[in-house]
Amino acid sequence: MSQRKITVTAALPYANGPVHLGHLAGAYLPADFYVRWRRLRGDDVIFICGSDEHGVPITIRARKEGISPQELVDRNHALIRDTFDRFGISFDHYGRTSDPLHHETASEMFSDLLQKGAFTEEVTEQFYDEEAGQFLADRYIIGTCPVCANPNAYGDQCEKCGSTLSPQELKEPRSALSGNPPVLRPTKNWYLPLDRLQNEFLNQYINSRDNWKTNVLGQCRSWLNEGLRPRAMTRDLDWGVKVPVAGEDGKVLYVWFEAPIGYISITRRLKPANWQEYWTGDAELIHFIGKDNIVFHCIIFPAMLHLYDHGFVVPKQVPANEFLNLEGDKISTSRNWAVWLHEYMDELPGKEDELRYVLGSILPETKDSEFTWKDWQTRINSELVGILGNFVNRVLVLSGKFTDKRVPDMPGFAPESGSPVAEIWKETDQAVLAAWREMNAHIEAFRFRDALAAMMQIARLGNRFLAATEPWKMKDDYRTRAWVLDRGLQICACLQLAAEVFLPATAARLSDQLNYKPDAATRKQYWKNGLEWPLLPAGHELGEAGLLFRQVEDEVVEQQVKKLQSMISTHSAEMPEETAAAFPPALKDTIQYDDFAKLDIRVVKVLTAEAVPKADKLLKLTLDTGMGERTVLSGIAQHFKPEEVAGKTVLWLGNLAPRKMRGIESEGMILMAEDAQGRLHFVQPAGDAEPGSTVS
Ligand code: B3M
Ligand code: ZN
Repeated sequence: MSQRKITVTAALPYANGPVHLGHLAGAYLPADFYVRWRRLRGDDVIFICGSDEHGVPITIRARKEGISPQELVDRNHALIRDTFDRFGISFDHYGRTSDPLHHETASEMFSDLLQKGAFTEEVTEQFYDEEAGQFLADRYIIGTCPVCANPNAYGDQCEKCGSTLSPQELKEPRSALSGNPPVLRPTKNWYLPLDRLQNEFLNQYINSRDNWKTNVLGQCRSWLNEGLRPRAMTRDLDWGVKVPVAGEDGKVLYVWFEAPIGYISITRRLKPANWQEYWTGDAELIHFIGKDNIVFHCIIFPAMLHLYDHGFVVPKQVPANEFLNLEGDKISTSRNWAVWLHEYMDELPGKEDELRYVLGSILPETKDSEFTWKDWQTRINSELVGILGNFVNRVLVLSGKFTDKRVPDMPGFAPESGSPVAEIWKETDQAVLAAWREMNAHIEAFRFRDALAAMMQIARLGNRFLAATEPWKMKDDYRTRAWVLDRGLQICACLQLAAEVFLPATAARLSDQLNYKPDAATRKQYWKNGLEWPLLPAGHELGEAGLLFRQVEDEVVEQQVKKLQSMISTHSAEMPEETAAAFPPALKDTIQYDDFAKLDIRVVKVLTAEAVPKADKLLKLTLDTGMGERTVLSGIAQHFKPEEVAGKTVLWLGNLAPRKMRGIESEGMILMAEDAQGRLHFVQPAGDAEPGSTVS
């Protein structure tokens, strides 16, 4: 009989922007721990992910940047894929929903369901922009909030008072595309009858999930208690998977209908010959997601698979996490209150495992948790450096000194039973084996924080063992000293095995330092049946000792906190906004002339403009200010090529406090005008004003 297949998925990230630490802590990091562990146990597991490239946020973002949705998703797909790769998230395949194979898979499933009569058809009145010639998604309708009178509320939500709205509730609605008042037009869409499916399938399905996490079950039950309603599975939109029905142009599949099918289409890409085996029979399906995706994975997708009725398995586990907060506040991409993973890796190269460890230790598994840079530093310095790194280094350095860089070979030797050394080892031995078993059990139950703590506990036990036996003081008793170091080395090897789940780069370094390369059968044995000493055979030659981790200095923390605080107030062109701004925006609060008089705005000429390496939004400009040259970093790289900027006479805010980005000091800022489409325009004096001319 062939081995049971395991399909592990992590939520498909929206390709409307890069990923941040909240995404990692929500889904990708725990999923990666879990998958690495199952691989080590010899399971036949695949790890599936990819970019979610459809949906309204993507069209809005693309419009704002003045590029096509395809250009936007191409750029973000490459960035997200490469970032995950550099961070060591070990997907077996990272696909994308713009893949024709995905379109085909999603269309097939929709057509099949349609043919079975699984959908209901409904005609409803939706807002339509006659000038733009298209129906308007809720986000594309702007009007006055019925609750707080904010003139720029969206059709689904007022960002000022937080009310959830429907477009019909807005007063004086207008289209974000043309600015015109939209008209209501009838349109047909297909609905998934979740109300019917609740009784037919979902109540029973959810109620039998007794080993699901309480946060997940809680959310599912509250959806069911409220009573499910039919939900539209198609939209009047032109970006997405076309509705496969003749004569129904201008309609696409609802992004939450087709995106989960992405898990299937990406499996097809990975395993063209036998992908079905990972989705049918006794296959296990496990979805790692954040809490905002629970209803889609636990209710809608299982309902779809149930109706589809092609023998597909439904999710066995959905170990969803809660949210990660950042420095005392919610992570917000529109306010740029986030730590972006690609920036972390550019700025802190070689510290991937440090981030894996810290995030792994604070995963929001049962409730929201918080990342702070100070805590990041503390955990690195006191745990990774102070406990794990310190233990391994001490054992290896002492072995270099006292055991000829080898695992001692002393057949038959053991310290006298009942002696302090023998007793201390007895306790340590039991505690290490117990910690290993617990670590294993925690991973199996999706408790990765506890599992990581158990790994650190093994290093702590090793340290205590050394401190209690003090082998460096055993001058005359060189055999007992060697025996103690042998035990220390075995614990190091055990840490190497554990690090393969959580800290892949560290595991590789440990493997080199110990010269320990266990084969697949050995690993499988230890992970399935428990450890068995010795891991390193007598006489085994060790590698070179080295530092596993380095102390993080206070300046690094200060820099990161400062950056976070400065980014939040930076030029709007540098901020990823996922919503179309209302246009024109309302006037800001009134200021006095004195406030204005503080601004020193000058005419300058751009002498040179160049791209800034690894900063896809920034151009570095040198300016002739009439009083010498100045350097400015401007967040306009996605709007202009360097050669379009050089030579321009523009306006410059000269007395803005300098700010360092990417190691370059930016002196002041160039003024730009932003239009309804989010395009930028230079603000230029008419005629030929000299550089240095003042503006007031
Ligand atoms: N793209 C939403 C999100 O990133 C969505 C997940 C799709 S999983 C099929 O939160
Ligand atoms: Zn409001």
